[in-house]
This record gives sequence, C-alpha cells and structure tokens, in this order.
Amino acid sequence: MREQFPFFTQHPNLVYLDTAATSQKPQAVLDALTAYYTQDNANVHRGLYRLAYSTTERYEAAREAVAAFVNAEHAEEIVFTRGTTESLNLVAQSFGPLAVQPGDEILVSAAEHHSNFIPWQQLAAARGARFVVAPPTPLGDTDPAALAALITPRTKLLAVAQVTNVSGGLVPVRRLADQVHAQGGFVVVDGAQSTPHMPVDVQAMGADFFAFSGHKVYGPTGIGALYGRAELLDQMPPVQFGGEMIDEVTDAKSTWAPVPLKFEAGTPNIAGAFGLAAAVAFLQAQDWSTVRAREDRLVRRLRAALAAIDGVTVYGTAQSLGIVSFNLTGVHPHDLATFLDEQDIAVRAGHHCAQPLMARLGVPATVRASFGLYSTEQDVDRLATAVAEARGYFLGTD
Ligand code: 7TS
Repeated sequence: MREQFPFFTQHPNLVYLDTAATSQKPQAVLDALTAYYTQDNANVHRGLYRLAYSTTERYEAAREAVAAFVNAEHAEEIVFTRGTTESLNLVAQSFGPLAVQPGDEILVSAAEHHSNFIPWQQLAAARGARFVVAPPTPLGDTDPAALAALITPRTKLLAVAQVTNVSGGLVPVRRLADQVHAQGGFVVVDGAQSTPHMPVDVQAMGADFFAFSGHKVYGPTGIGALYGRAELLDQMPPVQFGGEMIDEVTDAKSTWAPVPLKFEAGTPNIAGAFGLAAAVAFLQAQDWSTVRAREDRLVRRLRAALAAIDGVTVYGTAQSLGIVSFNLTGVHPHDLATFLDEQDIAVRAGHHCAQPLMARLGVPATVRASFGLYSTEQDVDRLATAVAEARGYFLGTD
C-alpha cells in the first residue's frame, strides 16, 4: 500500500499521523491530474470542438463517480465545491433561509468542526432562530442521546458530523434523521471524516445534504462535493453568479441553469474533479472489511500504549475511526507536538477547529494522531515510544 504513495519515497523516515488534516495521494490520483493537464486540458460546458466535448463528458463522468461513491440516486444531486467547508456554507446560505424562520431551532453537537458549527450559528442569528448546542460525551464524542433529547417540533435543521474530527466517534445518523424528519426538519451531514474510513450511503443514512472533501479521501485539495436531495436543490437559489450557471440573461433579469450547474458558477476545478474521480476509484477498489480491521487494530494498539503512560488522557473510544486524541498532563500539546516533530513524527496539536468542544473538555488543545490506508504498526510504536520519552524529557522520571 505504501508503495502506491510517492510521498513516502520522499520521506522514508517520516511517521505521518495527520491524515485527518489531509491524506497523502496515491500515484493513480497524481496520474489523473497530469493526464488532464497534459492531454485533456480544455474548459468544460462551453467549447464546441471535440476536445472540449470529451473533457466535458469526463467531468460529468467524475460527477457520476462521486454520486456512486456516496450512493446518490442521481448524478445531478452532486455539486462540485471546494470542499466540505464550501458545501456546508452553500447549504446554510441557500437552503438555510428557506427552511429556518424566526423562532425555529437549529441543532448541532458541541463536537462539530467549526465548518459545521459557525455557518449554522450565523444562520440562526440572521433568521432570529435558536442555535441549540448538544453537549458531547465526557470523552469528547458527539452524544447521540443528548442530540435526540434536544430534537423538538421547532428543530428545522440538524447539522452533524458522521464521524467527528477530534475523537473519531461514529454517529448513528439514521436514527437521528428519522427523528428530525418526523418533526418536519432537515438533516445536514458532514462527511469529511467518515468518507476516508468507511463506505457511505446518503440514502440509507437519511441525509438531506451531505458534504465531503477530496483531499481527505486521497484526492486533490480544492475539490469536494455537496450531495443534496434533488427536490431541495431544485428549490434553492444560487449563491454565486457568473458564467455557466445561467439559462438566459437580459438587462432586466436572469434565469438559472438546472441543478447542479446552477451552483457551479465560473470555470470549475476540472483537474480536481478528475483527481477526485481517481481517488474514488482507488477507495472503491479497497476491501473495506480489511481496511476497517487494520485501522481498528492501529487505534486499539495506540490507545493501549498511551494508556500505559502515566499522565496520559485518551479521548474518544476504542470504536473511533482512525483518530486518537490525547493529552499528557503537565505538557502543553504544542510542546509535545514539537518534541514529536524533532523525531520526525507528524501529528496535529491544537483545538482542531473545535473550540466549543475544547471548552467542554476543559483543555486548550489536544494532540491528535490520525491514520490512513498507509499507516503501520511501526508508526504507532514510534509515536508511543516518543510520547513516553517526552514524559521523561518534560517532567522527569519519578
Ligand atoms: N468537517 C470536519 C469533520 C473536518 O474534519 C474538517 C477538516 C472540515 C469539516 C473542513 O474540511 P475542509 O476540507 O473544508 O477544510 N478537518 C481538519 C482537521 O481535523 N485538521 O485539519 C483539517
């Protein structure tokens, strides 16, 4: 597996444990980017020459590949965006005002990434709605029971990550979605951290909208997708205006192209779409039960090794999907990360764009190790050994 990632040839000694921030890229994705720029480079949805047609067809084939990846019913339900953040903001800005009226409630978990928190906080303020934040579990996961208890007839939107980015907990979206739908509300799912670790099915989970990023699923940066149910996307106004998103423009007024082009103003990230299609093909070729079993083993191995070090608090549970967050009492997470970096171990330390969660955990930050398809037991062991050494270095051995 590692051989498919040229990055590791360049960094033979690096322990890369920051895949939740961004994944490394397999050769197949790099080849797709090069092939586009060297063979197929033409703009889409406009040229009348054969190359422009074939590139447009391939761009639309990439959309179909993404639709199949999340099991959308129609390819038109996939809007290409810059990533999860842009997808969620698009829903908040376009669908939000249609769905949320003064006095309504928007429900989120305190464990959300800021990208799935601030857009709803801002929407609530703009619409005179109540922004309701469900407490997390003591270990920093989204608490489905706490969310369920806060769903009311006024809940117009539930925005929730299928897998959270600090502790990697999996949220049973379908059960919550059924409850929200029964009250006439809608469900927005942040799939940034689920799509790299498990097959997703937007229909089975009951998502009205689903967002994810290419760069976290072994694809390029600057591309991602928004899935939206066709009947909702149809009603929604565009939020950006310009080329390729119109039907007809006169001095007096403009009308819009059908979905999804209505939401794709301007020249899109064509190379990114081709790279994402290659990443999706790469992921679909994996044997998921083997991948899950491997990642589970790595998570359990790291949790056990960290738990054996005095003063280490590990967040989340052993069921977490490829993510282990922890702290070492008496050592600031940034100092620990710097110590680890000196040993060629790349982890993320910080608030992980989840300040409301950090506040509830009562810490400024955590150290987070996150795994990808290329992570190994040796990576885990080097990290655990280095954390034990850091304890001696910063605190002395007693
Ligand atoms: N939602 C979740 C759950 C995320 O983990 C991230 C990125 C985003 C949304 C935003 O994705 P973007 O591609 O639009 O930036 N999370 C992280 C992280 O955990 N470390 O760096 C980026």
